[in-house]
Amino acid sequence: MRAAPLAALILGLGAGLLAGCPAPDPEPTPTTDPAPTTEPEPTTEPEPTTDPEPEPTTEPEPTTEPEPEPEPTTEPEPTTEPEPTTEPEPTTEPEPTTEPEPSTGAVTGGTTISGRVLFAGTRPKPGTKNVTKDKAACAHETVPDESAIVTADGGVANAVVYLKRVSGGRSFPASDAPIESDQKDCVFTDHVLVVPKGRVVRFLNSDATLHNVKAESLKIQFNVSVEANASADVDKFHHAGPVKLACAVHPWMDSWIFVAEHPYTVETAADGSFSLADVPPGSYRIAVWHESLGRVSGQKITVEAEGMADLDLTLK
Ligand SMILES: [Cu+2]
Repeated sequence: MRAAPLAALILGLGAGLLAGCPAPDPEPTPTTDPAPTTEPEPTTEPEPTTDPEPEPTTEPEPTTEPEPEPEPTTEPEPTTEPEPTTEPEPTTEPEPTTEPEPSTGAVTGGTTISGRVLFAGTRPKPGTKNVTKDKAACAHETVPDESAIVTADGGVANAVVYLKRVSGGRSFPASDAPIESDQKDCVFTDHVLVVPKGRVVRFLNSDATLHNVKAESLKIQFNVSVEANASADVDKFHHAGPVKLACAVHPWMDSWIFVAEHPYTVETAADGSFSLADVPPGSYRIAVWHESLGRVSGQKITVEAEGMADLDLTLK
């Protein structure tokens, strides 16, 4: 481990970063699992062999790393939700499967990467969606449109920031407890929810009316009813990346689950801020997913031991 107390942050403006218009993104389409050409390690088990101290800054950058990025171009915009039964789905599920699992155990000399996700374009106007049925149970005439929430100074809520190349570091704590997510007043209370890969999600219904949760992504499909004031467990989250959820009963209801390969995956706060703690020294690419405002497909970052790294990420 390294004693150098300073933290250095080197931003590389690599070819993949700031993928302004996502369409020309040179990433291979993830419809087939990208074969990790440079990282042959299996993704489904913790790597006990991986020393929590990965390669220092001399680590070569894989030039052909398959992109696990979600393809923003194919995702339907949820601002005006079409019929729930025919809802378009993100047709290309991102697969952050090229990342080796972080090993278990403590991180020595870890660094915290923090910053904000920003939107450089015109700030979207806060919108609402009409409640068109079950108004008594739903308790409102309209619900907020959460598909593009940007603060006055450009901070982006409901984005997910994650590292794409992780060697060592923390792993998710072992747990079989379901992660709960509620439907209340005819809104998914978690508009974006990060779920560790493999965990069960318990969909609650706090309303006095029937709800439903369905997903129709490439890798994850399910359709469950959630009775009034009851819950339903779903064990389908075994593929990393975003999954759009909808309620087949109420067409305005939608939300996202982002299935995370490792704990270096966080949702932004309401002001767009994020913090990734205990990142082992090394070189990474940091990515941002947002359902409608753009992506950061992989901005290079090198962190050294025991420090802080500040980094703002701008969606394009
Ligand atoms: Cu519903």
